[in-house]
Amino acid sequence: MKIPLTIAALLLVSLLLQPAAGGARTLDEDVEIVDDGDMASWGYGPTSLTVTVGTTVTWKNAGSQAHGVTSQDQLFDSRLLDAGKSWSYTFDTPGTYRYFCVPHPWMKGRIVVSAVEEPTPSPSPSPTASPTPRPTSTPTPGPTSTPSLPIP
Ligand SMILES: [Cu+2]
Repeated sequence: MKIPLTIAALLLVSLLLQPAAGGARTLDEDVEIVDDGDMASWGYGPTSLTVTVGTTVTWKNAGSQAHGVTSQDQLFDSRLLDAGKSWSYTFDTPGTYRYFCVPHPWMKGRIVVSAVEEPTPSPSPSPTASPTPRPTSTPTPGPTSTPSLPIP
């Protein structure tokens, strides 16, 4: 069966558009605290965030009320953040961290901290050999031949 060229081209393009595995990671993530509309829909966006160890998560209160970020295990507590205020916390230990908003306890979120895979050792730079200077050879003058004049 012959695949039409256009389909083959589309397949190729979709393959090329695949996200590269193990791409660059950022060490900073943001979570927005929102309180639009119905109180029941207030919460954190994203509700669940997966980060790697060492990531600093910044919560920004994008709502109009004062909200907080309080660990259910009392590991961290932002206290009340007024509208527009931000608070950051760096996660140094793998695990799942659940948190909520003290004045609105139905507002819940979760940070999942995963361990960083062993970094691949970067190749140590090979010692650069200093170039040995070439011996400068003084050009040996070629034998100067005295032109032999024809003897009359
Ligand atoms: Cu709240």
